[in-house]
Amino acid sequence: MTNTDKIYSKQQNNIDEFSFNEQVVEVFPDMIKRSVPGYEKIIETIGILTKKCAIANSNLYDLGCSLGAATMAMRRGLSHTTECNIIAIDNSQAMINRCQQYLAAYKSQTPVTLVCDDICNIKIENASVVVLNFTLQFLTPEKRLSLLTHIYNGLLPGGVLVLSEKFVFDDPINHQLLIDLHLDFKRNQGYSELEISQKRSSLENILIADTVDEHYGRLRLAGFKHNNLWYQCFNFGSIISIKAQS
Ligand code: GEK
Repeated sequence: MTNTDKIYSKQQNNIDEFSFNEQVVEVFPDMIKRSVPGYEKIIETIGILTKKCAIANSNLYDLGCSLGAATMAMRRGLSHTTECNIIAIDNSQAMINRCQQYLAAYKSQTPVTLVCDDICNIKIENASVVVLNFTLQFLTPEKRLSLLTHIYNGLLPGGVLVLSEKFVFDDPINHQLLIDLHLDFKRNQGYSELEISQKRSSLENILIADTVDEHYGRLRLAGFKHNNLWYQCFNFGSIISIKAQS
């Protein structure tokens, strides 16, 4: 049973910058499902992709793991092998504490190392699957290329990166339509106009979205030659990038 997100349901005089604190942890599974169209499809696909792409004796990384939804999908995808390690990282101690409890509730042969740190400080090595599921957008833009380059260098040939993000669009007409469709999605999920507008203010300076082309350009600069948007719903989507075999 998860708690319903009511964080922005009452009028607030000052809206604090959004933070992944204990209050957010309490409602996070509900919040992310009702805010990110396609979230469950993307999580399910991370499991399927893991089954296909994980390489024996390699590491799998969940960068910005929150409560471990992608980690658990990867663990399910790895059920055929016990030879991989998952490293799940988040810089919110509140998220890591709750994630630890969630992971402990399900039996698995795959070891998971949970780390509370900035994903920019983590050494990526011997990796076959790296997941950045709605996390890169929270990094200041100048840190994004160096993280992707670090991921590219730490991936084994044939290894994959799953990069899911909120997008903006160059064409103002398309941009507005896709934003409006997302707002309708949130209304249909039961969020009020007040909740939608207060949440938007709280995220204004901390979630900086790029266009799909900006992502492709940055991924190429990082070294990835095979990049494809495999899923999109309104202004949210997910790219798979593959490190070439040679
Ligand atoms: C999921 N991937 O459920 N270092 C480490 N963690 C960070 C950093 C950073 N620099 N910046 C933000 N985070 C998850 C959902 S949520 C997306 C990811 C969202 C963490 C932050 O603490 C939060 O837990 C997560 O990235 C982003 O598949 O809420 O929209």
